[in-house]
Amino acid sequence: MLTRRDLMMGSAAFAASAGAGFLATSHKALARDVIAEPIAHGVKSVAFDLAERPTALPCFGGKTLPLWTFESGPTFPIIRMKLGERLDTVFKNHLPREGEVASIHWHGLRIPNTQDGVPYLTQQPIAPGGEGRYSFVPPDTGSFFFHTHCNSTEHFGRGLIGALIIEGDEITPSDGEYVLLMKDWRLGPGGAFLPFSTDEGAAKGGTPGTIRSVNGATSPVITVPSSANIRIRFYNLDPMRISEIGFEDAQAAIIAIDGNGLPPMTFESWRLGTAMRVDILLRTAPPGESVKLYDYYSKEPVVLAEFKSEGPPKRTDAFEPLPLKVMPFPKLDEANAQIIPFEFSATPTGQAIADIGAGPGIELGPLCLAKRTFWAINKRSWPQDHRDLGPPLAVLKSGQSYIFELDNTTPRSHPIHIHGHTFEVLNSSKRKLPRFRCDTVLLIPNERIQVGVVAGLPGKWMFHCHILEHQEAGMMGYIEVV
Ligand SMILES: [Cu+2]
Repeated sequence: MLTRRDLMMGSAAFAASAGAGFLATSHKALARDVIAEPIAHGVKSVAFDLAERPTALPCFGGKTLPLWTFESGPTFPIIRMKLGERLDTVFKNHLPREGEVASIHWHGLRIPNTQDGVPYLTQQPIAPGGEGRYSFVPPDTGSFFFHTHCNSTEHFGRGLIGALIIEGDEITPSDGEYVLLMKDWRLGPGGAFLPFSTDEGAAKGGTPGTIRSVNGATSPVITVPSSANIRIRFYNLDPMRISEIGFEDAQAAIIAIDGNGLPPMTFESWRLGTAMRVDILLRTAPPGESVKLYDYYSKEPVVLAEFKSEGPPKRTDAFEPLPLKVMPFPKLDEANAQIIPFEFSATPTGQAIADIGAGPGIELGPLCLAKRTFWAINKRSWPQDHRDLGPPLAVLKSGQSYIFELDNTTPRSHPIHIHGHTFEVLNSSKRKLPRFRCDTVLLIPNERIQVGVVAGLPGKWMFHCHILEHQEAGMMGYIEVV
């Protein structure tokens, strides 16, 4: 019998026939949608202190690196909250460089624009020595995260990321839950950081890391209960990597994408660009055995993590994943939606740099602006001057339905992210995709995808590629909701 791995090792023909990165079939819906309701009303207070902390993660092989993190303690903080609770955050900026401003963006959350954390667009950034605050009630359950929104290539590269999990979507609890944060590190032979950006990377698919990790370790072995249904919240938090994850021979289902529950789909593989998440329900192996999670997108499949079963078997029943509760999103009025085209392209500079090869990379100053641009949306690159950000890419009316036609005219993939909203993926010019909600949608080379958007809260919402060097080198703009 062919295993998943044989198939994935197979050939491009397989990828083409399977729809290049989508391999999942829907289970029959087992129940009608159950709407998630608030389950708590308290306040969760979080204090962050953004600073440099020399850290020896297991994947560094004995080296200590000057990471930048949100707090002392865990390298990647994980905030857990219940639907209905308020998050109050105060943060101090102690980043060790003059002019290294910071603000915190809450990725995937449909919160008021003033809390969105984008320097110069929604707030003044916080200078070193300063203090910032956020306060909001996350409106949706799901697997979200947070990060700074200026000089992000370096900030991600140094580890400044964390997860935000809003609970309250399970109809029946799983037998265990595991958060997996995938991220590479760019280390030179001496064990110091390499430049986080290069011209060649910025003008192509991004500058790759040299060491892979999940939760700071290389192929970690995670102990799990035997023959159990565990929930895995998988995050791609690399600055540039595209991954296609899958298990070798295991029963598993996708139960949420970017935090949004959907009818469980048999999980064979799923492609994630940076910033994308997927929630998986896995039936673990019998006692003493293990299941490996692979990234099949690389030339050779890479083991991301191993789930090793211990203890007596939890379940003997058939694997029938239940759907998660869903949020009451406003319904897309597809018939009357206005279609808005967006073209994602390279600038002439991008083409030229790609032709000549490596260079010093993009640099950002305290104004969060690149010195030159390689990428554009609708032929416009993110402005060079923060005092004049230019007009929005589109103006939407709150509550109205739109169809964004996202057209990738480049030979690169682009994970396209919108702030404060979710997309409803409708169709692709190149792949058969299920209908699902997400806040970041992956455009493969020369693909056109239509997504539905119901305009949400008023304000100026960033709209950009989440390959961070693409974002910082021009593939960024904003949408205004009035
Ligand atoms: Cu991109």
